[in-house]
Amino acid sequence: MNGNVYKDAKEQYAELGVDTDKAIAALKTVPISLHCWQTDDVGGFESPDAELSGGGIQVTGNYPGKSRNITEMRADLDKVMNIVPGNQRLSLHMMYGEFDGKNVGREKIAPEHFAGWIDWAKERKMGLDFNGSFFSHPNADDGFTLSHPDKAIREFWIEHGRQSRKIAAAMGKALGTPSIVNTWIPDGAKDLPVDRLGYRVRLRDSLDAMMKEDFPKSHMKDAVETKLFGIGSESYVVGSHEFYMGYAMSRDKMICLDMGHFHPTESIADKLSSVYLFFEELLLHVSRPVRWDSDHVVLFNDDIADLTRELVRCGRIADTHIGLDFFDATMNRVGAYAIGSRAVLKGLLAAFLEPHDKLKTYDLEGNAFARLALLERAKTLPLGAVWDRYCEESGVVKDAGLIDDVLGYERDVQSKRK
Ligand code: RNT
Ligand code: ZN
Repeated sequence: MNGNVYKDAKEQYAELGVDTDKAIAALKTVPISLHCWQTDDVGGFESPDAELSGGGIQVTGNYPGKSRNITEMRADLDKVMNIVPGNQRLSLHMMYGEFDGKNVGREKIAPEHFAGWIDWAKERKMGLDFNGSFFSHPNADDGFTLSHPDKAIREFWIEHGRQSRKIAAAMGKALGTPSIVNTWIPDGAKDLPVDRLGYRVRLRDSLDAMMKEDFPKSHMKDAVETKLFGIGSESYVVGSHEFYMGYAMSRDKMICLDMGHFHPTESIADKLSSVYLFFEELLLHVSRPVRWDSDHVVLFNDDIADLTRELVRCGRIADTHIGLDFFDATMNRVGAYAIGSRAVLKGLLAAFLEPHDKLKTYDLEGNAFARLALLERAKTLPLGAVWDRYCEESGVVKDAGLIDDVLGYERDVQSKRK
């Protein structure tokens, strides 16, 4: 890049008391956890005769080139890490173990099925996060898993959850960085349940049973993901926001806030300063809902800018686990990752570049006009020049080269998967 472009940007920010080099340095320390499931539309690699079923999650689109096995998935993830600056972790789902074509029951998936992933992550010096897969299975077809009225079905999923925590603990131990285990279940009802309480009592008790075993926090940490509604659970979600806030707080767990799991006009940015007061750590699922929990590719839009600003303003980035959660099968999937992860990083960079001290002074003085005027001014500062500089320093493609880069991979690799 023309050195003057960055120099000029640096000066413009300096006028407001912001050091762009420091902002870049701060950004470098924030890891993003890539969700493995955008590579294959949340399909997983269970054996062909495993009993798969459609319930719980929905992906639309059939763009060619999705990864069909773990080798292809790893190639795609390597490509993603090659075009996203900074450090990444990888968030795996239970259904992505190495099962060698065997039909391993969901309740029997064990650390050995992830030994290859642990080696893979070790080679790349990266951490792994984890998720039980409580969907796409006949035992989830009724729309209930851990809160199911049938004890046998609950027991099945409790066992699955226990195993997910064991696997995560093995990952964290081997890799020297705790694995965050996120528990999301689809449990809910399309129409009006009468015994709302009963399902929630069962969910509480199932979670207690599932999380009974203690692991060192240096190996694994639990998070529980709240939700308001879903397709097929429009009227009632057992694991609602209030349910999991109470559960997590009383059991010393994290909550997971997914950007698609609230009312469409509700912003999770505003929740952070409350949550951080009462929780030591937090897991985020960064997503983009379009009218519903549609998991569109994340963009650098107002929602992301608001969220990342709050993260930085609260000074709690180090306590926040930033995970991605979107899946779009209508476009190049590696490209989707690149756009989404780079959008989050851009948001963080913009937040680190905010003239925070000046804004806070206006805030405290009650100078609403000056506060707003400076916020407006900050919007047109040369963020792009600093972002380009960061990409350059990190040795990854700049936005200007992204399309050719991804389409090159599509031509050379993905288009051959027929
Ligand atoms: C679903 C939740 C959950 C899933 C992943 C695949 O509404 O957001 O996090 O997207 O576990
Ligand atoms: Zn989520």
